[in-house]
Amino acid sequence: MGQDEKVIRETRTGRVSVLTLALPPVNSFGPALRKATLEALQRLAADPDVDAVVITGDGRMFCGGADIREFDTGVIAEPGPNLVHGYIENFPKPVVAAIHGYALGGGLELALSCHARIAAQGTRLSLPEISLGIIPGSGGTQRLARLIGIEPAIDAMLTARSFTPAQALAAGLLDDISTGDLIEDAVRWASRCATEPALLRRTCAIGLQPPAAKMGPGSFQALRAEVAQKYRGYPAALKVVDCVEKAVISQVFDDGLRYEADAFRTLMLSDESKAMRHLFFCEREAARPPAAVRGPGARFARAAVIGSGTQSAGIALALQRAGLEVVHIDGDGIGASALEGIDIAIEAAEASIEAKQRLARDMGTSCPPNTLLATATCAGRFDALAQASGRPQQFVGLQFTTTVDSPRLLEIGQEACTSDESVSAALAFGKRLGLACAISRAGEGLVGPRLLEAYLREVDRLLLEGCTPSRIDTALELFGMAVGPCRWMDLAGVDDQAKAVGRLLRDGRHADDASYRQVCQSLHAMGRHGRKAAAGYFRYQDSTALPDPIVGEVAMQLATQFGITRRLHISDDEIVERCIFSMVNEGYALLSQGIARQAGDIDAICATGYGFPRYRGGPMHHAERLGAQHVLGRLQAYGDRMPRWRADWQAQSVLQALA
Ligand code: T1G
Repeated sequence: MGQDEKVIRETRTGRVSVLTLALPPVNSFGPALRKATLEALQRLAADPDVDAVVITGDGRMFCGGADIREFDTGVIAEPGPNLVHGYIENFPKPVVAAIHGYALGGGLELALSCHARIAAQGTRLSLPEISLGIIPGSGGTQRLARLIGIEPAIDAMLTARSFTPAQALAAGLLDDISTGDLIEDAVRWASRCATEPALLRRTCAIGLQPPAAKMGPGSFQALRAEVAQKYRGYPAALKVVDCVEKAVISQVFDDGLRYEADAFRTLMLSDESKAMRHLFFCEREAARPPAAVRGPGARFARAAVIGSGTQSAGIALALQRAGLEVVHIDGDGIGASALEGIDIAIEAAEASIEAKQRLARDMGTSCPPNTLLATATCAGRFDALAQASGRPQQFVGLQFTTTVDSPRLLEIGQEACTSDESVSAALAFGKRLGLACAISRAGEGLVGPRLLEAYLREVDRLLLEGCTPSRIDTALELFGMAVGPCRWMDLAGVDDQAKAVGRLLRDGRHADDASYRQVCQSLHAMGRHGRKAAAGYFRYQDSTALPDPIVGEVAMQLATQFGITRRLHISDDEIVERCIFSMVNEGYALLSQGIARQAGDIDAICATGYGFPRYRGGPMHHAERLGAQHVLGRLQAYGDRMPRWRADWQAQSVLQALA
């Protein structure tokens, strides 16, 4: 048995050969699997005992796409996917794809090159390449458009739409849905195709259907303008439109295929795609359970949220939305009966540390033995609470971001006392809520909040020096931040921001800077709590943010009070550099303090939880791309230019070592 047979298995059912892709964990269609598939098919083409072929996948899915790691080599090894797909499409015998689990990217492209596609219930079919900064590079743009139509294909590739079997059948992507044994159904289809060639469909030969006719050059131009605006920073989106336009204009399949392959190669080598591929793997690394406890996670059906205030209400709402049964206890003193059958108990009280310790003690005494205990208010340092609970090994920190009632990321804090089992259980809890997760070691605050604080500190200083909230937000949104910081604070609540600053100052942080985030504190003191109060860094008409000169006046008075020089012109570059490099330098501090386990975790947290542009890969990846020497130079320049804040521009040892 040669090497190849190991990644592909062949079985026979009558005169039908079943080829099973067997390359765990996702049957990624990399060089080895492409080669094995081609060689197996070349054998079967000449085999007189075989009338048809079924291609399927082993394990959880059909195929999770091309091997993303192959792109980092910058070369697609031979046989390339287009060669294999072309061989299948022109194969002398019917080839049927039997799809289960997932058919994604190159996996769906493989299926599109087959003569028929059958899927099991529960399958998901998608061309998600745009989320990696690339396009379908092995026929997807050309074949999908022929199968489901021009506009639906463009939409599916721009939105990484995930088709259910029913949707795929209705769209023309599938030929049938298996309700029984998928392989048996596929073998039956293949046998029928062998005797009824009319059932066979060579996708490349399918004409681009009307409404292709109306999609003239003019409307592609209009679409391009729309896409350029909507997907700013993501060059792959325009390439999707270009490739489909090429298909429409040339009507020659191979022309379109070549055009697509060139576009794919350009994007594969682009910084944007490298950044997004970096994030793909970082997000998985950040949520990797501690080695000792891999395996099925704990189950979470019933949760208790303890404490009153916006945060606990937001968390309770998020858990209810995820379908958990929630007991919301908003007073002191927890009765054991209230905590019966609780899988997780989360302290989220706006109270003194002493009151929180009492709550933790009650949680420890009243919760069932296997309950996961957590704090959502001191996720960055919670040893005192863990010890007070009497079950320190079962205590974790949970940081929900961005807006608490619709979080996207759960950052899990692990104290020295927290067991790996509890961290693994917290990961399972995050997955249960449908959140991306990241593990950090507790210390002086968790990764997300520390990065955010450094970023917002710089925003406050820029306001003191004369920048307006509009200018700051516009500069950072042009850089790619999902929402400008001032509008973000207005959404999240200036009051919550000011309370967070208050906690830091009470803990003795930033004692050397009397002006520390004074604009935020002053707006709070004026009752400008943000959008919910129709005024914060902006004033709000309905939900539209409008500039408000009052903010500038407040900043000017504070600048006078604290002796801060106002500047007439601060460039967009400086605004972006100061805010982003503050994050970067804080990132290096978190690495050197061991709070962040690796730079990739910081990137994953920032991109998933704080709206950092994915096409820049996160602050640490961005800094790496700019070069440590360059970043070091900029930090020093800002420290020299702002001696009163030099300490915050002091480059971390990790960065100095890299430069
Ligand atoms: N290539 C390489 N490794 C992959 C991979 C891939 N396509 N997909 C997953 N992995 C690894 C992943 O890093 C992890 O590794 C393990 O498999 C399990 O993944 C030419 C250009 C399929 C829905 O975008 O969305 O085809 O951490 O933890 O939660 O046009 O993985 O264990 O070491 O995510 O069950 C297009 C990417 C590629 C799909 C399974 N395909 N994958 O989710 O497991 S580009 C995608 C996923 C392409 C062609 C183009 C998910 C999944 P490790 P996991 P999961």
